[in-house]
Amino acid sequence: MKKLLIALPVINEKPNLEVMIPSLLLYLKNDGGLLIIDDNSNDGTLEYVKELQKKHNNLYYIRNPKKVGLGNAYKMGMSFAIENDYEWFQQMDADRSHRIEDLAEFDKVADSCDMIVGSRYVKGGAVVNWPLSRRILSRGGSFYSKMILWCPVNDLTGGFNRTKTSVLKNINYKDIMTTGYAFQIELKYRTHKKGFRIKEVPITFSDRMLGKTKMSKAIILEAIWKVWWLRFKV
Ligand SMILES: Nc1nc2c(ncn2[C@@H]2O[C@H](COP(=O)(O)OP(=O)(O)O)[C@@H](O)[C@H]2O)c(=O)[nH]1
Ligand SMILES: [Mg+2]
Repeated sequence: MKKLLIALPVINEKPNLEVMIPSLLLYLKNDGGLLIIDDNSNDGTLEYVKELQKKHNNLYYIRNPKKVGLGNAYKMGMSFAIENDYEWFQQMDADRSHRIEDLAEFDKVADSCDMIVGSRYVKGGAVVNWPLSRRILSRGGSFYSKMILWCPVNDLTGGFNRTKTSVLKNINYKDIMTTGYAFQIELKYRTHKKGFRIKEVPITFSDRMLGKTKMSKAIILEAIWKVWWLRFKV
């Protein structure tokens, strides 16, 4: 079994990928794989990744002919990790908001849990450069869902997480119904409900310097009302 698959969902993140992919390949050495799940970028991402693939046989690329959304992109990544026999599946934003050096925090606790949540809201965690509106939304959203779901995770909305593929199978990841931020909440809630061991490790999240956010009002609204749906249906 191979150790770790890191999956980066992207839409037009080429300038960020030019920094992230080489550093992630260094971090992984030959012990893991890196998968880019691209919803039809038109900024040269395809050509850039194809060129790098000539040199790195642990770099993989899935291209969707149209936007499938964040949750569906991650489900494709999860299926890939399971089919290719990886032990762990790592989610990470491709816009450099998640730091490669923080992956070491995940490595430290991997022997003692089934899911590792990169957390802005535990001791040692931090958010930098984010406008007040985004801070309130993120912190408030995590607190709101924690209260409604009684789920003992402080950073429920975060997207920097590592989960055992055996857990993904057990929680029937394909049945996850939500797609945006709520996808991150539902993944953690399902894992908690099944009694798996979740650990939060501190991370520093910083706002993107390049490119544009794909966040929308619809994604926020989904998270607000679907938390109730999760509470009673999952
Ligand atoms: N494949 C795919 N990637 C997405 C989608 N929406 C967001 N992403 C990626 O998910 C990551 C986080 O999205 P971002 O726009 O930075 O959201 P924010 O950090 O909440 O503002 C980035 O790497 C995006 O490129 C989507 O619909 N499909
Ligand atoms: Mg971002």
